[in-house]
Amino acid sequence: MKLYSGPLSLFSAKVRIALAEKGIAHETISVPWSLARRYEPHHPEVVARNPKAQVPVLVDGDVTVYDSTQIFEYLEDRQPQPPLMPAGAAARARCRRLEAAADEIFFPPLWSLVEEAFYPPREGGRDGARLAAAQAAIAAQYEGLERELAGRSWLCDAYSYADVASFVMVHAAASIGAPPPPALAALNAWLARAKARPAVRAEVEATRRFVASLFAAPAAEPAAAAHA
Ligand SMILES: N[C@@H](CCC(=O)N[C@@H](CS)C(=O)NCC(=O)O)C(=O)O
Repeated sequence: MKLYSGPLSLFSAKVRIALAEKGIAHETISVPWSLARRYEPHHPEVVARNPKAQVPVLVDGDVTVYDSTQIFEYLEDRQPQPPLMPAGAAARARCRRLEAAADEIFFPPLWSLVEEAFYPPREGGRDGARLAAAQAAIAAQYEGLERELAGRSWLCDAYSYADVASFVMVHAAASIGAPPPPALAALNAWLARAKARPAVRAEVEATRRFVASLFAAPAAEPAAAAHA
C-alpha cells in the first residue's frame, strides 16, 4: 500500500496511526507542505486520484481510497485483525458516530484555533473573537467526551477508530494551548492511555519533530517534508 500523507494533516495522522496499529506494511509519501504555501503545489498523484486534491489518499494496487473515514472502513475490510471497530450493529454505530464527531464537530473549531494560535498571524492580526469561540466550542467537546468516557477505558469499550480520530483532534488542541481541563478526569486518563500506545507515541513524536524543525529552521522553507 501507499499512503499520500501530509506532515501536519490531522486526517493523515488518523490513517498513519491506524496503519501502525494494524501493522500494515506501506510506503508513506509525504506531500509538499510549508508554512508559507501550505499544500501548494499539490502533489500530482493526489490531484489525479482525489477530486478534492486532499490528503490522505491510500492506494492499494488498483484501489484508491480517499477521505480518512473511508480509509478506516477500507482498512477494516482489508485487514480485520487486530480490529479497530467493535462487533455488533449498535456498537459499530456508536463507533462511527464518535469517529465522525471528531472530524465534523471537533475539527472545525480546532481549525480556527490552528489558524488563530498556531499559524503566523495574517495581515490584520489575530481574530480574538474567533479564537474565543473556538476555545469555547472545544471546551464543550471536551465535556462531551468526558460524558462518553464515563465508566469506559475507550470510547467504544475496546480501542477503536473513534479513539484514533478523537485522540488526533484532542492532542492537536492540547498542543496549541487548549488542553482538557484537569477536572475532566476520564478524558485526561484516556488521553494518557492513548499516548502510551506505541503507534500513537510514534505519531506524536514524529509530529513534534516536524513542528520543531519548522520553527527552528524557517530558512529551509518550502519544507517539502521528509517526514514519513
Ligand atoms: N474529509 C477529509 C478531509 C481531508 C483534508 O481536509 N485534507 C487536508 C489536509 S488535513 C488537505 O489535503 N488540504 C489541502 C487542500 O485542501 O488543498 C478526510 O477525512 O480525509
